[in-house]
Amino acid sequence: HMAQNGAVNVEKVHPPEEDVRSEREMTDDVFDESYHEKKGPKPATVYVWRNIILMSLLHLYAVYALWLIPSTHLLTSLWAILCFILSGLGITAGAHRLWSHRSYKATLPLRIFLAVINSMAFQNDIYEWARDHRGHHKFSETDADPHNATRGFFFSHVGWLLVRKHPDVIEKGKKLDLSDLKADKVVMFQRRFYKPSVLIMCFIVPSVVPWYFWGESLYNSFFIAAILRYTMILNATWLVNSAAHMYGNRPYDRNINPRENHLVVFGALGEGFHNYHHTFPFDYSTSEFGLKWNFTTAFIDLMCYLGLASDTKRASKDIILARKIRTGDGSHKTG
Ligand code: ST9
Ligand code: ZN
Ligand code: ZN
Repeated sequence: HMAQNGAVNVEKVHPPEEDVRSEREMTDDVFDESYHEKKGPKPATVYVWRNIILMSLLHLYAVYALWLIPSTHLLTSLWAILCFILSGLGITAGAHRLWSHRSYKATLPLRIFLAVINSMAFQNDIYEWARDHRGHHKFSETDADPHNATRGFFFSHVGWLLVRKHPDVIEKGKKLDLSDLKADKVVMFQRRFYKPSVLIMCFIVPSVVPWYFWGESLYNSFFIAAILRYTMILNATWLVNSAAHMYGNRPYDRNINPRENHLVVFGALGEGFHNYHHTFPFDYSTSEFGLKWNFTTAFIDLMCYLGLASDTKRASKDIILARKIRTGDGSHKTG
């Protein structure tokens, strides 16, 4: 966004030419070069002990749950995997690609389904998740990024959920355009009934199904399909914020930290092509390679085929190639 004379336009950092979303759609996930961190000492870190204790207990119980697996019904483990995939899609296809980035459109029945499985993932309600996530892209790796990866692996992984937010996260976050989320009745309904929806979808349903249908003990199914599965989906998601901001190539933009991390791609249902994703946040596939290793893209394509989704946005091959040549690290062959 350099003007003719080389001055940076700070009025409005509008989406680059590459963005295929129209002006009317949300574009507040585009990196804002006009924001600068405040000078002077950083505010002190304030621990939230309640979160530290609960997160520690959750992880201890998840380790304990591993010991129960050999003595449970095989179907219970398969059910836990299904719950992992469903709650994962509630994050990737729902909170992330639909609600944070508006990279495709979804009909009411699909939005309801995505909101229900989003509650199964228990990662804050969709509104809060998408607000924090737009801030993460717009102010990436600064004080206003909720999980600023320059504060280290642990902070961007889980530490940010255990301390008070940096004041700039809230100050800049309040200025984000969230009008599309406020106008979405499904998002606001899920926000209003978030606690009961989590109780039902994240804990009760995963525990009761194995008990009712194949006589598993409630104790076992609670530990495996609720506690262990929830802990795994949290860590799979958090690895995008930690590992995929530290380890991997940068074929699209060598000037930013997010990277292409193939281990994360696998665990996170296609969400580890993170250098690509920060470069082209509007792309519904979060990857140059479409369906390849991308379970979430396959799911969205299936929804389009069923008539439940439409308007999938993609970056064109030409634009991707031009961008690789201009700012890539050379790890992809371009010539
Ligand atoms: C969880 C979320 O795990 C994980 C998100 C990961 C994102 C990943 C992204 C990667 C890409 C996608 C890949 C997906 C891959 C998936 C793979 C699946 C297979 N803007 O929050 P408070 C306001 S959650 C504007 O209390 P504190 C707020 O509205 C896990 N405003 O801040 C409020 O105002 P008011 C479970 C903001 O006190 C006020 O500020 N959940 C913003 O600093 C205070 O808000 C937890 O563990 C903003 N950005 O506390 C709960 N933020 O009073 C964790 C805040 O007017 N959260 N505001 O309403 C908490 O306990 C607290 O938020 C805190 C901070 C302690 C962390
Ligand atoms: Zn994103
Ligand atoms: Zn990121």
